[in-house]
Amino acid sequence: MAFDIFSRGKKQQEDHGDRLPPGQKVVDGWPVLSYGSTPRIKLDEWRLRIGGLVEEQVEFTWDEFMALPQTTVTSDIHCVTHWSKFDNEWQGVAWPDLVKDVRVKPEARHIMQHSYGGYTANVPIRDMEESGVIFAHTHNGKPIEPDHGGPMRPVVPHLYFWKSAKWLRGIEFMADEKPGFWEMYGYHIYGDPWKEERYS
Ligand SMILES: Nc1nc2c(c(=O)[nH]1)N[C@H]1C(S)=C(S)[C@@H](COP(=O)(O)O)O[C@H]1N2
Ligand SMILES: [Mo]
Repeated sequence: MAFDIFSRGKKQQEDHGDRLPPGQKVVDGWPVLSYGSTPRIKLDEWRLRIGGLVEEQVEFTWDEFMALPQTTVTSDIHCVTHWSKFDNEWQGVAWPDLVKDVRVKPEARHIMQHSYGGYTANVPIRDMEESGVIFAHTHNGKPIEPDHGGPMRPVVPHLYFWKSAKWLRGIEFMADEKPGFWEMYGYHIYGDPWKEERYS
């Protein structure tokens, strides 16, 4: 009997079909992975600035950001430190709705995410255009906790989770692929979990 239970549990951990990328394990909780301390940003002081290779810089207040069309998506998290968290429901603003009125210069190919606290992460623009990408303020029906990036973090679910900057305060459009914080310390410049692009 005990053996039956054991083998069923083991099977549940291993049988994720094609849903779990190689080298990952599913967790139930939600680990906090932050370099440095959690910034506390008052909503009336919060700003999101979109600049770099744009005709004109755009800045959103919290109320302006929340007035954009709202989207809900469910996706899985894959962290480079080998944990995955399934079925995260995110609410927020989709990329096309966020950049609708931003006149991006034609030579722009990449973005750098800039966070309160100084963290950065680079992503190609074409990856921001994937349908699962969301600038999220809510996770599983609750405002995202400060430790997890609240009040707002983008989620780029098809890349390792370090590509989803917590406490986002700026998006910089760039022509070239430049390394962000972890990329400068040896993480992969792109970070596809399905190809195990962990380190370079
Ligand atoms: N601003 C900021 N964003 C960040 C990080 C960070 O240290 N600072 N860590 C990254 C890493 S390595 C991971 S795995 C996820 C962790 O998010 P979580 O703490 O909500 O699980 O956030 C990413 N975004
Ligand atoms: Mo990470």
